[in-house]
Amino acid sequence: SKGKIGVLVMSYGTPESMDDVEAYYTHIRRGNPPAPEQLQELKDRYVAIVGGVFPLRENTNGQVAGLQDKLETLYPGSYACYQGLKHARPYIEDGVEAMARDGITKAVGIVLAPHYSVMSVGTYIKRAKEKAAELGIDMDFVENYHLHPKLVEALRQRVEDGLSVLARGEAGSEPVKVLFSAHSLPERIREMGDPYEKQLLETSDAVAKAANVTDWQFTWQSAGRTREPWLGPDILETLAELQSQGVKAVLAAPIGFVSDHLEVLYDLDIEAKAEAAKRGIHLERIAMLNRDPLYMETLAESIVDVLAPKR
Ligand code: FEC
Repeated sequence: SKGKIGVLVMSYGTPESMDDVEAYYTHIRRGNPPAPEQLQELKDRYVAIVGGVFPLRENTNGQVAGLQDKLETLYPGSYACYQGLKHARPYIEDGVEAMARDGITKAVGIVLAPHYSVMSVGTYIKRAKEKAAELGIDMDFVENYHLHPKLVEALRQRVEDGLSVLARGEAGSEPVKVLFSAHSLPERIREMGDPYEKQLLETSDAVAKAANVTDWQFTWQSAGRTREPWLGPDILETLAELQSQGVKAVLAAPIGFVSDHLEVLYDLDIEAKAEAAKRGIHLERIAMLNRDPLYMETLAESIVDVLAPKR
């Protein structure tokens, strides 16, 4: 890889096995082990999701390989991708070390999450930056790509597909409410002037316009179980509100995520779907991006753009 530009592809990370769930959960909780019943509850959620346990690992592997292929096609021999995970092996620091071992001296970091928050993407970047400085790698970062035209186009296609699935279903003649969503964060990001909410609304608005959707709103999901207040309303509360408005059909569009994983396959497909059914609402979800070529191009072009002024 000598002479190549390193690309550190960062993602959330997921356990490697059921035995690994405790260490993973402890890492997310910044070193505080979960109570036995919390641990059991998380394991139960992994068992309940469709598509086998820990789909995020395979999906992240696929996205890293897909990005490598795309960069290789566009710029043969120029880029080498490395994986760095926030809460599981290979950790972000492991990825930077692997680049250093291969003789990489110049690199770019990108996170598999389109929107910037100091509490999400910001913490990935901080860790990578520190390790890169320690190992003498000159590293730049893509901070967000939430309005990249190819990302918006990939999401538009999925919203239109989701609307046709609903139209063919039992609530086919009902007007559809599109619910864009993303992972909640503690409310204190507001005092920090964080761009997360604004960027999420910008993506929602751009996708809605592209898909000719006028009846939409944004809602949060998957808030953490901590004592401090998290951004709301949560999708479960939003569904209750929509029932009172007489809404019968909802398309969930989790635009803050790019992969099939627990927060989509459990929080939306199991929990939100059951809540909707209880309230007489038919809920469908848009397909996730995973290895979509338009998403791979979004990542590749964002990486090249960040290097452009220096070339
Ligand atoms: O499929 C999988 O194995 C992983 C699914 C998963 C994704 C994900 C994305 C984000 N999180 C973000 C922030 C937080 C904060 C806390 C927190 C807690 C959890 C727990 C699990 C979990 N998260 Fe996560 N998150 C995923 C999984 N997350 C499991 C622990 C149990 C629970 O609360 O449900 C709270 C930490 C604390 O206790 O202090 C904060 C953000 C994202 C989206 C951006 C990104 O991908 O980085 C932000 C996927």
